[in-house]
Amino acid sequence: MEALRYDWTVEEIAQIYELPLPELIFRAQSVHRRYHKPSEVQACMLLSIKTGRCPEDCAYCPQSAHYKTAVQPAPLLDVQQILDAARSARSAGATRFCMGAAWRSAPLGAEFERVLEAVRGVRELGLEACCTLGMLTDEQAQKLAEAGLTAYNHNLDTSPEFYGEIISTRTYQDRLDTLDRVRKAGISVCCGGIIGLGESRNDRYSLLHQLAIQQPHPESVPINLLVRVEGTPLAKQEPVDVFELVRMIATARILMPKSMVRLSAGRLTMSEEAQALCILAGANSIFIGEKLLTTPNPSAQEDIRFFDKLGISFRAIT
Ligand code: SAM
Ligand code: DTB
Ligand code: SF4
Repeated sequence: MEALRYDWTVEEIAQIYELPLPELIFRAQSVHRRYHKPSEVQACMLLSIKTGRCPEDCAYCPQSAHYKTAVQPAPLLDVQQILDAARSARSAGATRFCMGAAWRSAPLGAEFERVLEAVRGVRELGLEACCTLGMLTDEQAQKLAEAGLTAYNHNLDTSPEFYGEIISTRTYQDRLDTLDRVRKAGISVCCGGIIGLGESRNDRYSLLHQLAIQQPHPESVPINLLVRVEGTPLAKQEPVDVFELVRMIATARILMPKSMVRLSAGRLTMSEEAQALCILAGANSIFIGEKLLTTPNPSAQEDIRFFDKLGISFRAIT
């Protein structure tokens, strides 16, 4: 088996991304089959455990306090509420439960202890536990690791060059620093981005480059298609051609062969054919359930029917 590479150049990435589609898909499939089961995807379920009033100004996000959106703010949920949702995620076929909080940085004290208890509870249910709580200190990363957290989600979102157009309240380096802390604590890294923000193809290559030069590669790479939300600065953003998403996924698969590549936000506006192409391009995970964090997602029944048609099963709890 070829060794994983961490020295990809932006030029090489551009060449892969721009391959004729049949060639790109063939290469992505060949890599995919070496490391993953082509007839299986992992289902994950999200829960917003603290919603809205976020001090950051991410231009895509309905939870930012800077924009007036229909999101109903809600304080941190109780552990029991979180674990009830985790149990229904498990019954729906999810093997990973992702808890998202609209914080700039994870808090200290009682609220953080509550998150730790929720993480322990989710692990006891036999699920992988993922959190996305904003920036972390070394101590917080250590405590999350001790609670059994499987993965921490912290996206780079876009290229370093385009970042300032989307977020002004933190830097790319802040993101990289938290990712380092997560890795140092021994937690697996979930890190990806969004397309459709108005970025160029060069920005997409540059984001992929930032991900693919990390050593080790992020174990999990979510690729989100912007969900345009009324009230955010990107509400009227021109929708991106879905083949860009397919190319993005296929390139991520080729660059980071062992990682889980997750077809994340944005499925609701995609045809079944487009979603199937994303799977062919090497995506091996989706979010299930009617809601992502605050925006809608296909229903469990729709997804069951869809994956049944494709002959693809959800990975079982091992
Ligand atoms: N506040 C934490 C943070 O930013 O890391 C965690 C929650 S935040 C909502 C998690 C990720 O969701 C973001 O990094 C972004 O990639 C994605 N996201 C947020 N709003 C989105 C949207 N409208 N469309 C697609 N992805 C979105
Ligand atoms: C990720 O990359 N996508 C998920 C998860 N990580 C936390 C979040 C998508 C959020 C979409 C907008 C919303 O529902 O609020
Ligand atoms: Fe806050 Fe995260 Fe939304 Fe940015 S993406 S506004 S940090 S919740």
